[in-house]
Amino acid sequence: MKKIALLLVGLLCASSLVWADVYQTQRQEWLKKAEAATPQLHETIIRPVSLVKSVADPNAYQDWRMENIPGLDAFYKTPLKRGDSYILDFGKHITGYYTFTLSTLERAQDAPVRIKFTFAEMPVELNTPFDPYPGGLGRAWLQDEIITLPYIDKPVTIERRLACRYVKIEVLGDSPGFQFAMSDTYFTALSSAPEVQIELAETTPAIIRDINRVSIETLRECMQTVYEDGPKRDQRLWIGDLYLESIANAQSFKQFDLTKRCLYLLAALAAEDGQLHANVFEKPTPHPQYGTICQDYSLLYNVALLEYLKSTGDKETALDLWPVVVNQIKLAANYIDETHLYNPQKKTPLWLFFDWRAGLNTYAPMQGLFVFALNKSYELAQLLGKEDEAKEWPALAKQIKKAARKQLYDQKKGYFVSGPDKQVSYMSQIWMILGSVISPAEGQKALKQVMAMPDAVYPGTPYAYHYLVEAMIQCEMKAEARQLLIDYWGGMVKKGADTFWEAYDPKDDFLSPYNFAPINSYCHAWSCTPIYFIQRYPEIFQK
Ligand code: RAM
Repeated sequence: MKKIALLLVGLLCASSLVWADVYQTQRQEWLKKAEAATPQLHETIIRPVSLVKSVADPNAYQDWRMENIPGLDAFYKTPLKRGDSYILDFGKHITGYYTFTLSTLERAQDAPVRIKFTFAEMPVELNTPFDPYPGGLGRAWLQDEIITLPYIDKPVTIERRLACRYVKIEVLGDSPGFQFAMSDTYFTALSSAPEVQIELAETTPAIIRDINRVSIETLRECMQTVYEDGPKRDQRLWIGDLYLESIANAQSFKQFDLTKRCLYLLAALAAEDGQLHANVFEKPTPHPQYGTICQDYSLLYNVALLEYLKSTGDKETALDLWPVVVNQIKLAANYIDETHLYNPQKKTPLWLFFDWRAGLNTYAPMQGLFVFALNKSYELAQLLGKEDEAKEWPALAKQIKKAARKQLYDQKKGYFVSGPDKQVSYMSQIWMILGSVISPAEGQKALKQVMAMPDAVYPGTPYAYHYLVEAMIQCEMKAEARQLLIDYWGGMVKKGADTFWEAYDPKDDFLSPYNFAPINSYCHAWSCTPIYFIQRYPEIFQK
């Protein structure tokens, strides 16, 4: 009997060891610190600048463009009748709350009024039927709302926060007994980004100035009480987006409280074994998207913390969050097999993201990113005087590097291949360069060759293009990096972008990771990094 009791106690202890919450003593404190760093949201009232109409145009992006039409002043006094339809242009991308007032013009309201609003970042959202909905993400992200008002003559604010430039108004229900008009309509726009004046050298060409402006707008819109990925869709904090937004913020708005808040929030909401969740929500109370763990994102957290420390000197925060850094490395290292390759099958396979390009093999990119993260995390250890806790990392990085060169690098051809089918992709070269697995000269050779191969898997999002520009700079392809920024982000500007898009393939206007272009986010965090490049490398981009 005694033996059985002891065995049970033993088992319980063992299981509690396995399931112990590694941050148990810190979570609450981290959450409080995240709360305390919440930035204030600045409000701006924005009214429409014009009425517009959609024009089908095969030469326009996604086949539609907007054309101004006169009559905005008259619109505020024009009786609205069932079947009427108007599109208001607010002149810029807005994130915030929408308010409108319907006012009686003649006689008295004798029936409810019913109006449909569609809020659109892009013309495609106003010219594609939403139903039957073919998209891969929740239908209700699409911003259409039907409102029935028993009483008008007072302002109405739609409860849900919206993100758009255009508002389409369709009158679904009126009454022969009275007349009304929309006498006022505006957005209360929100952002936690302060006002800034970004100076560019006089020599900066017009297209780079435009890219810079659109980039700033993109980041401003995504800066709310966390770095959101997209103010229209997802509206949450993802680690990959945070990393890029925070380095762009460090070169522009310098709103470092927001970065601090996000770093704490992610830490406080990590899984019990210490691994970070790939994304977290603020509302109704802070919580992670349970079960969504992404290995590349977890490791990028370490780099985001390093960059935060470098730009702020806030050692206290970095030391506080240091255990999270150690755990991300430890947990990822469990996937390194006896041949020193990252082997997703070694434990429960985790999501390896890297890009929304269908079919991308992520093995080689992961190998490179792990070395990158190890190098950066070691740099952080040095800045914090924590080398003793990180003493194995340089050797581990060396082994992984060696294995990558031996097993994934085609010496003769001079580029990396990934996975059982030996896929040739931009991403594999990019991450091996960023991880310094190959020298700048070798990196140049690899990139140049792969970029000349018509079948190589190329990036599908500005997220992936960001790392391509960074890799080019690292291997002395400065002119190419500049040209890529001009061609890729400038391509979006030329196609009418007010803010940069989540997915963009110059060869495919309708590319959507979710099978439906209208559900794409057209103001997306990870696309905002031109501001980072332009400010950080003026000798390349401001000439
Ligand atoms: C998109 C999100 C976010 C990104 C993830 C992986 O759906 O909007 O930007 O981090 O994918």
